Amino acid sequence: MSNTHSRRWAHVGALIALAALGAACGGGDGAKTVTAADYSFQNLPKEVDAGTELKLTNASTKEVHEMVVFRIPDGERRSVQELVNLPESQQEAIFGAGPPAMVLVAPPKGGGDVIKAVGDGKLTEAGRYAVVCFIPVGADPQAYLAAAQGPPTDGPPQVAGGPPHAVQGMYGQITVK
Ligand SMILES: [Cu+2]
Repeated sequence: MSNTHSRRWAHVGALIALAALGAACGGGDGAKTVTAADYSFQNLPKEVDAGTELKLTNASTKEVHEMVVFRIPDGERRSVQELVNLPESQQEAIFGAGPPAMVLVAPPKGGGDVIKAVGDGKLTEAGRYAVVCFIPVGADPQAYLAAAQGPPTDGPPQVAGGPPHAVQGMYGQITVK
């Protein structure tokens, strides 16, 4: 998967200037629902207890969105925004070192159920996590969902489209305690 991510992150690093983090505190216990929009994560909790279930809902009627969650290595102090702006060779250590901790894929509103492509929706290891959507702008939702549900491959689904949604600001951070 590392090569695929490198190529995508090269775009991100080259193009992201500023991005609004859709971060907000959730309240109460139980599952936290994150809303995917064009192109941001909304209601992303800043901090959750280990084992809290994270759910994804898609507010868009046209774009499929995903929540790819990587644990940021201990000792890494830079912000997610800084990390996505790193040169490709340095991003590899963060985003290419292993599989994501979690991937949820949400079809456009009314287009079906969320797919748990990686993990069970719970982050169990304490630490800081980057939350990123890599889906290309304008990708065909059906093509992407078919690829995401297909046999395991060496990386994320490859479908046609523009730059990843992360370039439009679709990324954020969650801390698990
Ligand atoms: Cu997206």
